Amino acid sequence: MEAPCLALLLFFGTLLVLPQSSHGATRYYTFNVTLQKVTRLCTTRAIPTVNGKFPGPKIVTREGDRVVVKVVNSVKDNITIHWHGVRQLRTGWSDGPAYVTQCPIRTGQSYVYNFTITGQRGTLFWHAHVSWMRATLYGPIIILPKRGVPYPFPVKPYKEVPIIFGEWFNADPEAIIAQALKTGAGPNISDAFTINGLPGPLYNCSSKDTFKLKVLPGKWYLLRLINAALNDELFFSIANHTLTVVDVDAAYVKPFHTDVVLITPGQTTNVLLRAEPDAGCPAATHLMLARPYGTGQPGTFDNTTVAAVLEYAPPGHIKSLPLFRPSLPALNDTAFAANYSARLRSLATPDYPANVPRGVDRSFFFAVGLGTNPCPANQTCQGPNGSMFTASMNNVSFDMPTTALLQAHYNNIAGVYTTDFPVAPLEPFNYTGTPPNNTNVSNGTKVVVLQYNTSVEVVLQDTSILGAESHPLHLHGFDFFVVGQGFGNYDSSKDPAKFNLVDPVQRNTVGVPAGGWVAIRFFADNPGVWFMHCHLEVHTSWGLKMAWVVNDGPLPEQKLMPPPADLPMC
Ligand SMILES: *[C@@H]1O[C@H](CO)[C@@H](O)[C@H](O)[C@H]1NC(C)=O
Ligand SMILES: *[C@@H]1O[C@H](CO)[C@@H](O)[C@H](O)[C@H]1NC(C)=O
Ligand SMILES: *[C@@H]1O[C@H](CO)[C@@H](O)[C@H](O)[C@H]1NC(C)=O
Ligand SMILES: *[C@@H]1O[C@H](CO)[C@@H](O)[C@H](O)[C@H]1NC(C)=O
Ligand SMILES: *[C@@H]1O[C@H](CO)[C@@H](O)[C@H](O)[C@H]1NC(C)=O
Ligand SMILES: *[C@@H]1O[C@H](CO)[C@@H](O)[C@H](O)[C@H]1NC(C)=O
Ligand SMILES: *[C@@H]1O[C@H](CO)[C@@H](O)[C@H](O)[C@H]1NC(C)=O
Ligand SMILES: *[C@@H]1O[C@H](CO)[C@@H](O)[C@H](O)[C@H]1NC(C)=O
Ligand SMILES: *[C@@H]1O[C@H](CO)[C@@H](O)[C@H](O)[C@H]1NC(C)=O
Ligand SMILES: *[C@@H]1O[C@H](CO)[C@@H](O)[C@H](O)[C@H]1NC(C)=O
Ligand SMILES: *[C@@H]1O[C@H](CO)[C@@H](O)[C@H](O)[C@H]1NC(C)=O
Ligand SMILES: *[C@@H]1O[C@H](CO)[C@@H](O)[C@H](O)[C@H]1NC(C)=O
Ligand SMILES: [Cu+2]
Repeated sequence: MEAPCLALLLFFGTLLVLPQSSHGATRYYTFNVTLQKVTRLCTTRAIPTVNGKFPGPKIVTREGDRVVVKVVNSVKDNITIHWHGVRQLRTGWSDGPAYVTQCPIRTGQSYVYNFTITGQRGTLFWHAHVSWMRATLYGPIIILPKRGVPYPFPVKPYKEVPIIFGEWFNADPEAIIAQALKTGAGPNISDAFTINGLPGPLYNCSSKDTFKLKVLPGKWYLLRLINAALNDELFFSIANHTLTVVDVDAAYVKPFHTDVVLITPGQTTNVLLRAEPDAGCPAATHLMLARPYGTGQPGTFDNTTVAAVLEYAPPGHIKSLPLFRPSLPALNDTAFAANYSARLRSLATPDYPANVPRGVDRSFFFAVGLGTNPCPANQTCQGPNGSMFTASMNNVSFDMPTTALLQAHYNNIAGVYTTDFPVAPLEPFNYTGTPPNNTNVSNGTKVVVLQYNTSVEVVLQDTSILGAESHPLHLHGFDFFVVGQGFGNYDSSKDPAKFNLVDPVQRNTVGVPAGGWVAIRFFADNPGVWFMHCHLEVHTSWGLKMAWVVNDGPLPEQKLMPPPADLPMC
């Protein structure tokens, strides 16, 4: 029983190759966006891909490197690419959200994104940032530590493996969101979740499309988890294996053990996995499963389960092996979500300090949730009570401009946005109690203007309008610290006393608890225009988004760079 495992270990033991580069290198990539025929669940679609790959190519870089990506648009749709979580210090022109930092790259055009990776290490990802194009246009960004700097982990990983979650639609996602915005109904849900592009054996007509991770007994693996799904937070677990969380959103955390990881769209999580010295020998097959943490009404989200396989067996023996399945929390296990989030802490060591704003210059209270728009005259709508679904922050549903906000800001173009985004709801109510009778929202292209280096606190408060729901809020251009969270209405007289200003987790996307609130802080030390939005794409489409305008500071290195010559025009 022992012998085959030992043989395997010796055979694979020499295959470790980690990417190498010098510090401060420039990494060049070309992303040609083209259609590629892909078949999943017995359905063939010509999907937009980068360089024909699905999921898209990995960007492998080191902290301190420059990344230069020439994106060529060879499809009929407008394209932009966002480097999700990359700080883009002074390079807002390379951030990517359409009509926020740039106009789209049109068919036949190209644009060069050019930025450095500063003070970040771990996993991020890139994805399209216009309409629902990111459904198929996404891929990992691997950020290795500076050359010669080790990971601060208790063990050295033998191998590193990206695990990227996605969502597969048998229909064209662009047609799905267009239809929903027209009828006012919730959009059709996806047909499967995927792991590295593959739905796995629990779906019909899919067992050949299964991601398999072959492991060697006793070795440590670093799994780089990325949730690139459009609309679903996910629980993830591997049968018979405990995971050690070491990094989220490209910032190290105090390691902790868990059987289940919760990851929202827009978040990344690095976990260490030890291939058991014995459990896998003799060969056994362990399923890795992911399925939603879903707080919406049943039927409004895909509640299926994606499976991949962790296998110790030599190839060819799989059918006869015992198969173990992990158990996952219930779809609506909000208590699990709260406990899991509370365990995340910054490493906060001298090498990796947590630079938490202790004082607050400007504080904001944003109520986030759904709402309704009346049905246009002479039309029938399929939203709540014949209305249209919408979503808002402080009751403002964001209208996308037709000129990019950053261009308007930089060139002082009037009339593109207004600077009156409310610092708190104009009509306060019991956010987690009985919703107001009138659930209609207002709209506008409203921003908040911040002076350079302002210390900002934002309390994000979920509302129960059309149901309390968890909203993964993503901030561009910054990492923030999650200093507090709770259920019910935030109480500004009691809750701040419980804030963690010592080692709060640092990240770029946080789940606003269903029926609760979360408090974040950051220094506005990056001049530009920075989008903040729900990373459930359906909510963003409905207007759950706003933008911060951060003015230049007085010093040269505190100013936004000039726009590149090839910046696309609207
Ligand atoms: C992009 O891909 C298309 C389709 O394969 C090809 O025709 C075109 O030449 C490519 N463009 C570049 C710049 O590589
Ligand atoms: C990227 O930006 C840097 C800094 O502005 C500049 O020196 C360099 O020429 C740019 N590279 C490309 C390929 O545009
Ligand atoms: C959405 O689902 C409905 C009901 O199954 C179907 O009739 C409609 O064609 C779908 N829409 C799209 C864009 O696929
Ligand atoms: C798979 O196919 C079977 C038989 O056609 C059907 O009964 C079942 O509902 C399908 N399951 C899923 C998840 O589509
Ligand atoms: C693996 O997990 C399964 C189900 O979670 C359990 O029944 C089984 O006993 C476990 N096996 C080992 C070796 O731990
Ligand atoms: C899963 O979703 C389907 C429809 O999409 C619904 O009929 C079913 O009740 C849901 N299951 C659970 C456990 O919510
Ligand atoms: C979770 O879902 C179950 C089954 O649908 C339901 O009985 C329970 O009330 C739900 N719990 C919460 C907190 O919504
Ligand atoms: C709605 O329909 C009525 C009757 O057909 C027509 O008189 C009216 O102009 C229409 N209104 C709009 C806004 O289209
Ligand atoms: C809000 O409503 C909830 C549910 O009805 C209630 O328990 C709570 O006391 C209310 N909170 C406030 C501040 O009124
Ligand atoms: C809201 O609607 C309920 C039920 O229709 C009604 O009893 C109540 O008076 C309304 N409240 C307000 C403030 O209009
Ligand atoms: C925004 O609100 C105005 C009325 O204030 C309305 O006419 C317009 O249709 C709304 N726009 C959107 C995109 O909802
Ligand atoms: C693509 O973007 C341009 C510039 O904003 C816009 O004029 C055009 O309508 C867009 N095309 C599509 C198909 O959305
Ligand atoms: Cu949301």
